[in-house]
This record gives sequence, C-alpha cells and structure tokens, in this order.
Amino acid sequence: VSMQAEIAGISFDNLLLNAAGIRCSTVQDLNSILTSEAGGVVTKSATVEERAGNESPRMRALPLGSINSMGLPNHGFDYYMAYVLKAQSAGYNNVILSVAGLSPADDLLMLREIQQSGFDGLVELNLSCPNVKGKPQVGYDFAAVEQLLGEIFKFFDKRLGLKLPPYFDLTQFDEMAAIINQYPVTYVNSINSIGNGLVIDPVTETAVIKPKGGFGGLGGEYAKPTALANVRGFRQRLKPEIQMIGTGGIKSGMDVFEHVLCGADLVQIGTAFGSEGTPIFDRISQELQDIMIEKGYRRLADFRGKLKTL
Ligand code: RRO
Repeated sequence: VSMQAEIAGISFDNLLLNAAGIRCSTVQDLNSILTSEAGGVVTKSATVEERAGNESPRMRALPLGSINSMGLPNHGFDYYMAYVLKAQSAGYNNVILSVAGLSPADDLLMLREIQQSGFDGLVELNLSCPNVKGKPQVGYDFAAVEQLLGEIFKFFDKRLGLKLPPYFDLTQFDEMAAIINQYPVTYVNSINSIGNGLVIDPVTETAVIKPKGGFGGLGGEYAKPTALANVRGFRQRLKPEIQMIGTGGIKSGMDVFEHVLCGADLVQIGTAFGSEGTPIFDRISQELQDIMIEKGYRRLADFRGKLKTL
C-alpha cells in the first residue's frame, strides 16, 4: 500500500508530520524529525523576535492528553527562515515554515520576507495560539481574519496554509469557510489546541501549570472528536482546491484513518509525538498500513473524505 500524500504539488512520502510546537524548536529537533519516518516536518511557530515564552511549569502530560501554556517560546523568524532555506538547498521540499506574529503587522512583515526570499515550500500561518497573555486567538475574530487575508494576498503568491483554532458552532464553520474561500489559500489545518482549559490536581488543590492561573490549551484524546468535526466541517465547506491537514488526538494508525475519512490530506501529531518522540512515525505508519491492507485500500484517496453518515 502507498501512504503517498500531496499538497499543492508538493509530494510527501507519507502523510505523517509533527504538529507545530512539539519537539521542533531547534535545528537538532527539526533534523531528528526530518531523518525519521515522518513524511515531513513543521517548525515551531516563529515570531519576529526570539521569545523565552511563559513561566514554568507550562506543560503537563495527562492520562488523556496534555495541557500547555508555552507562550510561543521560539528562536525567532530569522532562525527558522535560515533552517528552511538550508533544508531546501539540501533537496528537502517537505519542510513547512510556521509563523505566528504577535500582531497582524508582524504576520505581514514575516510573510513579506518569505515572499522576497528563495523559499518555495509551504508556509503555515498560525492564527490560533491560545497562550500569549493579552493576545486573543486571531481565528476567533472573523473580521480580523478577513482583513488580514485581504492584506496578505495583495502581495503573497507562495503556498500558504492557515492553522485554525477549533470551532464549536456550525455558523462559525460557515462564516470562516466563506472568508477563506475568497482567497487563494493552499490548505487549512484544523485544529490547534482547545484553548483555555483548566486541569487541577485535587490532592494539592492546585492548577497543574503556572501561567495564566493554570489556563492552557488541551491536546490529545480530549481534542480528537472536536478535531474530526473541524476537519469534516471545513472539508464540506471549503472549495475543493483548498486542501486539509488534520491535527488533534492522533496517537494510532486508526486515529489517522479517521482523520483521512473526514478529508485530511496530511495529518500532524502533537501530544503523542511529545511523549513518544520520533519512533511514533514508524509505529503509526505501520498501523495505518495494516488497517489499509485489512480493509483492501491501496492508497489514501481510496477512503479520503468518504465518511459515511447514518
Ligand atoms: O506556544 C504556545 O503556547 C502554543 C502555540 Br504558539 C500554539 O499555537 N498552540 C499551543 O497549544 N501552544
């Protein structure tokens, strides 16, 4: 069977990538993923300037997932730009550059630099970081997203994906899809973590992470049904040429299978990659191949988007 995948003419040996933010902040992290059985790699979302992020403890693994309030710690735009250019020169076209400005002006500044650079790969604009103090998730401000996309596509003609927060009402799917459909967006990636959950240790009667009084983004099993609904909901509403990346709650080949049934072209693994490391890509890839063989599917297109409903 083949797990070959493609986004806008860029081919991936398989559909499994890390999710932005997880074990992908340094050159060493990024190279570990690139040389693993992953189909590609996504960088930690970059801000214009390097950031230390929020105070620790700022992430906690949980029986059903994780909570984090990292606060966008990263080495800054120039560091990741240099990395992706170097990887491109070495022949890798499967490296995705994630950017997350602290303001629309910062997003535009980084995208202008990318536009003027020789980078020819996928760019993922993160509109959904839940953890920067005083900065709401842009993806929940529909007017701001529309205005930003309008500004971006006045000059940007490379391949741009959007990392969205989870939506919970079908009117939100309708409204966001209608905005995105007006622009030459390459892909939508759903979902980022479910923002501002609160996990408590009842023994100590204390929140388990420190920033923001314990509020943080939820990932892992907590997120999977919401992620599947968002992938499915956007696939049903976006124009066909806009592709989908599914992120949320993937820790087995069956989870990947379900994301693809909802319409995912590629998938990204966050929480489970954080706890397991790079061996997860080989494990999940084997599991998915076994499922495909068992079901008689030879390629992802045989079942992509083909979820049945009652
Ligand atoms: O760094 C973070 O706190 C973070 C980011 Br930028 C994001 O997009 N999603 C998340 O769960 N954490």
